[in-house]
Order: sequence, then structure tokens, then C-alpha cells
Amino acid sequence: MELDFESLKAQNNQVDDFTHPDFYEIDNLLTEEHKLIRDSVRRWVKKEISPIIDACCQEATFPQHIVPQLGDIGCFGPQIPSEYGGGGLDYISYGLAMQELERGDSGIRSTASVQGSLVMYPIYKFGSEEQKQKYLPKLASGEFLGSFGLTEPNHGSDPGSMESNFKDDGDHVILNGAKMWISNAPFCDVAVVWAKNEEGIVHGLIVDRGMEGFTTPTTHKKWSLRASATGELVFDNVRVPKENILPNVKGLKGPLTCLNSARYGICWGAIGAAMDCYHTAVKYAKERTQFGKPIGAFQLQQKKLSEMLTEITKAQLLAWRVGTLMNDGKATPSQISMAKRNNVEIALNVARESRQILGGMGISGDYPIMRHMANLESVITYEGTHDIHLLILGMEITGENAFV
Ligand code: TGC
Ligand code: FAD
Repeated sequence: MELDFESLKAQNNQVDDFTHPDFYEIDNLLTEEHKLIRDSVRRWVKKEISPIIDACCQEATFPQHIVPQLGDIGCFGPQIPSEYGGGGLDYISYGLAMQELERGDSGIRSTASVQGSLVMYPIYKFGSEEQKQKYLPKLASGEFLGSFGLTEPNHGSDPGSMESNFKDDGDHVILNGAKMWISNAPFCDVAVVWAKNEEGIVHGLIVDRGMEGFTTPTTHKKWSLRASATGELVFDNVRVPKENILPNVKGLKGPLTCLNSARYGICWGAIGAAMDCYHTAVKYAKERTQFGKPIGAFQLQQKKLSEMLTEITKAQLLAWRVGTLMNDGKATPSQISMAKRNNVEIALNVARESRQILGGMGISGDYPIMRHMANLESVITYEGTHDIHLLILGMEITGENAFV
């Protein structure tokens, strides 16, 4: 079904009264610029996302019209230098922008994470000057939408075993293989794809839509991230010019370096989803009466709310601290794993508890909770599963590598 976004916005323009919990005055750790960025993304989400998002998810529709708007509000590559069209901002600003987008919907944050951390970042970090000039400004403005191809049908947690490959063909290479579960794929103009050369060494290639043999079939039947477009990237003897190979990295550390940035963004994003569930549950607990009192007066409901606020506050402190380490260039992959793993887990728990507080209403699209809960099942899986992050931490603690 085709959605009429303008009439959805007109009908639902009052629905969003979100305010964020700040029990430990974490706002005092933020600069005026940080708060300005957070508040402007929040205003945009209230106006452009909240009125349409339930319909988008119910209909499994990606609201493609928001892509240039995300560029306009600076959500594509806020951490990329401004000379290439990025925001030139620090990592706390980036995190806060992701928090606000995911407060709206994890799928909207996904679109921005992939664009900023997984497409713009590798081109910025590993690309030639020509590649940066050609792609980054268009990706920053939303004229181009990008995708990132690492996962394959047979290799998800273990991307080092990937089968996608390219062979030398003069001034081109011939790319073959398939990537699966790729966010933005069905609408992407450009894909950063990781594949092995004839020596089995992983390289990054920029593949443009329109190259012969390159297709992006949509993935259907998702119960999660329904407002995000997911698909495959299929390469059937695609001739990619050598000038599209990222020259400044080789090996698996290329894609994994990009994942550090995206996983960091998720540790903030998940807080946004948790905050939205908590805000909804508190309001409902105060308004809903059973046995002659608001349900928020019962100790069992108060326990749920108290534990939610505690976990959200701990997650905020974790995200803020890892953000300051990112700003100093000191955050380690395992510190980022801890923050991504913890914050997505607590968000999922907050969503589950909030859903219970709303009783039957908890499963209705009139409230955002079930949507967040279903979305977070993807978030706890992508960018490294919950268990993979545990094993990354386990290796840091013990020095023993559980992957070999
Ligand atoms: P391993 O031998 O440990 O490492 C290979 C090379 O990579 C280096 N490295 C890292 N470098 C930077 N950052 C990191 N986080 C790094 N982790 C490892 C490592 O030092 C080594 O370098 P070198 O120079 O010695 O070659 O690799 P392994 O094959 O044993 O695998 C390790 C493991 C399991 C941790 C890794 O493969 C992993 O993280 N797997 C999870 C895969 C994953 O996260 N996929 C995500 C796909 S993208 C996605 O989900 C996008 S969703 C986006 C959205 O919609 O929001
Ligand atoms: P598998 O690797 O098969 O894992 C299955 C289970 O086995 C998991 O529980 C895992 O933790 C466990 N497991 C695996 N290895 C071990 C081990 N050594 N020890 C213990 N347990 C283990 N990928 C991209 O490249 N780009 C994208 O844009 C992208 N977007 C996505 C969007 C969505 C909506 C989803 C759902 C996924 C997306 N992914 C993307 C893919 C995602 O990163 C993978 O799904 C994820 O890395 C896990 O891989 P897998 O699904 O193949 O699971």
C-alpha cells in the first residue's frame, strides 16, 4: 500500500510529547553545542518521524523521502570533517544524534549509521582523494544513499571466511559473490563491498548502482526493522574499475575498523529506544487505573520503573565515557563491544518490561513499545551479535581467543 505521508503528518501531528530522563544530570556533562544538536534532531523526529513511523512499520515501507532530510539536519556523517560535507563534530554529538534518531525508530538510525559510519567513514579513512571528492559530499547531503556489504549467506559472525572475490582484468576487476542482510541495499546508489582478491586478501570496493551484473533484491517477511529497507547485494561478473578500490587498507581490519564507529553509534541509539519505552511506560502507569488506583501506585510496577531508570542511567554513563574516549582516539574495540552489548541488552529488557506495564495496550501500534522491542532484536544481532561481543570481551580479559 502506498502511504500518504503528508496526511499522516497532518493527522498525527500531536502524538509525540517525549522528554528524556536525566536522573544523574548527564546533561551537565554536555556542551551547549551537544544539546543544540540533540534538540534539533529531536524536533525533526517529532515532526517528520513520529507521525508516520507506525504506518511505515505496519506496511513495511522505507520512507525514502527522508534521505535528503537526514542530510539537511546533519545526520549523515556528523563525525566526518566538514571539508567533505560532514558535520565536523565530535563523537558525543554523533552519539546524541543517533540516540534521537533511534528514539524515533531503530530503522531510521540504521539508515544514518550505515551512511555515516559504514559508507562515508571507510571512504574518508581508506579512500583516495578522488574517491572522497566524488562520493562524500553527495553522501553527506543525502543525494546518494549508501550500503555496506560484509555479511554473506554462509558467513555472518565469521566474515574472514567470505567467498565474495574479484579477479584482475586490466584496468578493471571482475567481482563475483553475494552479500545478505544489507541495510539500505534496495535503494542504495553506491555500496562499499568487502571481497577477496586472488591472493585471498580482503579489500574494499565501491560499487555503483548501474554497473552491469549488480543487483539488490529486497529481503521480505521481516518482523523487525520494518521501516528500514534490507536486501542483498549480488555480483555476477561485475566489472569494477580499479579506481573504485579503496587504496589505503587491506585485510579484515578494514571493515572491522568501520564497525567500531557504527557499534559506538548503536550504544547511544539503543538508549534512545529505551528512553522512549520508559517515557511511555511512566506516563501510562500514572494514567491507567485498576483496583481504584493508578497502576503506578503498585509496588510491582514501581520496581519495574525504578530498575528501568537505573539501567538507562548506567547506559548513559557508559555511552558518555566511551564517547570521550572516542574523542581522544583512545577507545578500544573491546570497550566499544562492552557498550554496544550492554546498552542494547538493557534497551531490550526495558522494552519488554514497558510492554508488560501497558498490558494489552503494549502490543498495539498506538504505542511505540512493541515496535522498539521487535527492532531491538535486529540491533542485538547486527554489528556483531550479543555473544560475539561477549567473546571479544572474554578475549580481552583472558588473552585466550575463543574464535580459533
Ligand atoms: P581477527 O583475526 O581477530 O582480526 C583480523 C584483523 O582485524 C583486526 N581487528 C580489528 N581492527 C579494528 N577494529 C576491530 N574491532 C577489530 N577486530 C579485529 C585484527 O587486529 C586483525 O588485524 P591484522 O592486522 O592482524 O590482520 O579476526 P577473526 O576472523 O578472528 O574475527 C574476529 C571477530 C569475530 C571479532 C570479527 O570477525 C567480528 O567482529 N565478527 C562480527 C561480524 C560483524 O560484526 N558483522 C557486522 C556486519 S555489518 C552490520 O551488521 C551492519 S548493520 C548496520 C545497521 O543497519 O545499523
Ligand atoms: P551467525 O554468524 O550464523 O550466528 C548465529 C548464532 O551463532 C548467533 O547467535 C551467534 O552469536 C552464534 N555464534 C556464531 N559464532 C559463534 C562463536 N564462535 N561462538 C559462539 N556463538 C557463535 N550485515 C552487513 O554486512 N551489512 C548490513 O548493512 C547489515 N544489516 C543488517 C540488517 C538487519 C536487519 C540484520 C538482521 C542483519 C544485518 N546485517 C548486516 C548482518 C548482521 O551483521 C549479521 O546477521 C550478524 O553479524 C550475524 O551473522 P549471522 O546472521 O550470519 O549469524
